[in-house]
Parts: sequence; C-alpha cells; structure tokens
Amino acid sequence: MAELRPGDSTTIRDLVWKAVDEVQITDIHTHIYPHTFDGLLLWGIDDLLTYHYLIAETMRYLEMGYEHFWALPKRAQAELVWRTLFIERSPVSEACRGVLTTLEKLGLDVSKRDLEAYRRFFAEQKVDEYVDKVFELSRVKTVVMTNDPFDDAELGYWSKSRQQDERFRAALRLDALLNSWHTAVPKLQEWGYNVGFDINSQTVSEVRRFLVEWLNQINAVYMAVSLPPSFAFPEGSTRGQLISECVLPTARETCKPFAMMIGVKKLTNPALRLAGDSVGKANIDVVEYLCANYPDVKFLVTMLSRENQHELCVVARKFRNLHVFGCWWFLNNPSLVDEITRMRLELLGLSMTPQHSDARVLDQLIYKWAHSRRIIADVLTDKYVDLAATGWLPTEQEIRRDVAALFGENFWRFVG
Ligand code: HDL
Ligand code: ZN
Repeated sequence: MAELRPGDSTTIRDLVWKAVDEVQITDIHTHIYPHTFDGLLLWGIDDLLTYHYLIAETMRYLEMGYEHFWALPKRAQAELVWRTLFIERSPVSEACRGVLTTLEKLGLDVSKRDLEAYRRFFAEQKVDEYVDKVFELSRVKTVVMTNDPFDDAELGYWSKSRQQDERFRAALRLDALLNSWHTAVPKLQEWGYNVGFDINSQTVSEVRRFLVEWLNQINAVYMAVSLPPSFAFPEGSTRGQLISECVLPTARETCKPFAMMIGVKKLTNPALRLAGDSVGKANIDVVEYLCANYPDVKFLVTMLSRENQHELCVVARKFRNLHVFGCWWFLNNPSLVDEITRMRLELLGLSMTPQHSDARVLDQLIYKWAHSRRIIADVLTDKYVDLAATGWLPTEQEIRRDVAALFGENFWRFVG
C-alpha cells in the first residue's frame, strides 16, 4: 500500500490512474443488448461508422439528399462516412476519434487507414466471444440497457424468454407511454390493459398494473424517460397526469428510481431521423419541485444542456433523493466532461455518478470509457493533490474506495 507524502502529486496521479484504469464499471445508461436479442445488438466497423453522431457530422459536408443517404445500404453509408470524415479531412471530432480509439484498443493498425482490413477483422469475430472481448477491453462489468416495450422489435424478445446474460440489466423506458400516449393506448389495449385515452381511475390503475408487471417481467433497475426542455410538472397534460397518478406512485411502491433525462428537443431536423434531435435549457424548478414534493421517490437525473449543469448540482445538494448522473449525449465531449465533473466533485463530493456511455454500438464501450476514464482520472488527481496540499494524504485504499463508488457503487447504493 503506497503511502503518500505532501506534494507527492506524481504518486497520487499514478494511484488514481491505476484505480480508475482497473475499476470494473457499471454503465448505468446504454442502448446495447445481448446478442440473443434477435438482431438488436449493433457491433463492428460498419455499425460504428453509421452511428448517428457520425451521420449528422457527415451530412454537413454532403449535397446529397437525406433520403438518398438513408436509401444506401449500410456498407455504402459507412464508406461515405469513412471517406468524408476520415480520409477527405482529419477525424478530429469526438465521435470520429472514438472509432479510432476502438480500433486501436482492438489491436488494429489505425495508421494503415484500411477499412477493408478492419472489416475482415470483424468478419472473423464470433459474436458471443466478441461481446466477452469488448467487456474485457472496456472493463465494464454491467450495462443497463434501454428497454422499450412499445418497440415491436424488442417486444418479441421479451415475450419469448427472459434475459439471461447477467452483464445486461434492464431499464423500463417510458417515452412512448409518457410522450406519445395516443400511440401507447392501442398497444396497451392489445396487451390486455383496459385503458382509454382519458386518464380516469380505471386507466390509472391499468397503467400502474402495466408498469409493475413490466418492471417485474424485465427485472428493471429503474424507469426512465427522456423529456423536452419545456417539461413542466405539475401539469394538467396527459404526461403530467400519467407521471403523478401512475409513475410516481409506482416508483414509491416498488422503490425503483424514476430516471428523467431532460432537455432533448426531438427531431429538430426530422430528415436526420435518430440524428435529428437537438438540445434546449430546461427549467430546473421542475426537478426541485419533484424532489421536494416526493421525498420518498428516488430520482436519477441527467440534463442535456450545459447551462443546466450548475443548477442541477445545487438542487442535488438540497435533496438526497436526487442522484445526478452522466455527461449526456452532446455533453459527452472531453472539454465538457472535464468541466462538469470538476463542478460536481466541488459541489457534490463523491455523491454522484459522473458518467455513463450511452453506447448504441457494443464496441463503443471501449472508446467511450477509455476517453471518460482519462478525463475523470485527471480531475480526481487534481482534487486529491489539492487535499494533499493541506496535509490530508489519501491512501491507495481510500482512492480505490472512492473510484469504485463513482463508477458504479454509488448507483447500486442509490438504487438499493
Ligand atoms: O434518449 C436517449 O436515451 C438518448 O441517449 C438518445 O438515445 C440519443 O439518440 C443518444 O444516443 N444519445 O447518446
Ligand atoms: Zn440514451
């Protein structure tokens, strides 16, 4: 056990980097699935290159119509992304860099810039062994999925069997229920829930039955929803009624957290499809109101706007039933992860979960965590060096304890 001396920043840096490098992570929000999920698992170079972040960046350089791009086969889309963002100009964006970090960590020679060679490597992989390889390389122990019963592709899986791979835990995603009730009602009725479009007492009890049954069916860790910048609560809207009459009572009854991902403006450019969403500053009063008026409900919250981050930290200082997590989506860039993690450690200490990957393609676990570990380790080192300067010398064991908390144990403790 290395002992530290005042001002011993090199040793602190080494100890922090080692602890962060070795910690087995719980990734609390992703969009990846076990390979048994009937084709929902995305992996390999062509899925990496057609990640919606890269499609948005590619289309900025092309005259081609969006529909023309979408009509291309995936390999052709991938080749267009590769040529546009990697060959015709340097791949300096975070999403481009991520593809190269992933290839490099897999042992491929990125200097050759040989897309066909990379394709041959992935073609040789057996998917179940490759899933193991990615979890080993990224040192991720557990991922929480995004599970949407209203997604026909996924529903089929759950009706056939229960999820067996313990590395993949479920989260019940409620965007369809809460944000497009008109499409949810016919499906709920089809599944035998006696709901109507009016949020009357029967519909309320049937929606609560749906929530409890699905939380059990998929053994969900939490319920989640993404919400617009305009999200208001309390609110007489259908969403406001469903949250107050159904979701919050179910969260209380089951002790499952309600995860609110606030600030996404859906389909600002519809032609970009999944890549078409944007961001807006939300009203922090809503988070304050919910935490204050529902003290026995646990809220996981991440916000998409950089401008919401400081006030979110302040609200978390007021309410212990609020657990702040992640540098979500447009915030998952080195400059902002650094800024936000620093702010959170300074305001919240270790009582938060600094990052999730949001990976949509399995192999992204490798780069998203390689990049985030580096930044979080840097920020943590600065904080411990500040401590050491006072004469308070953290031991290696204490650093490992703190790192384990940030990369999963805080989350599991909060979830209970
Ligand atoms: O709503 C969400 O869970 C977001 O993460 C979206 O899936 C978004 O498209 C995304 O992949 N962000 O990283
Ligand atoms: Zn997501």
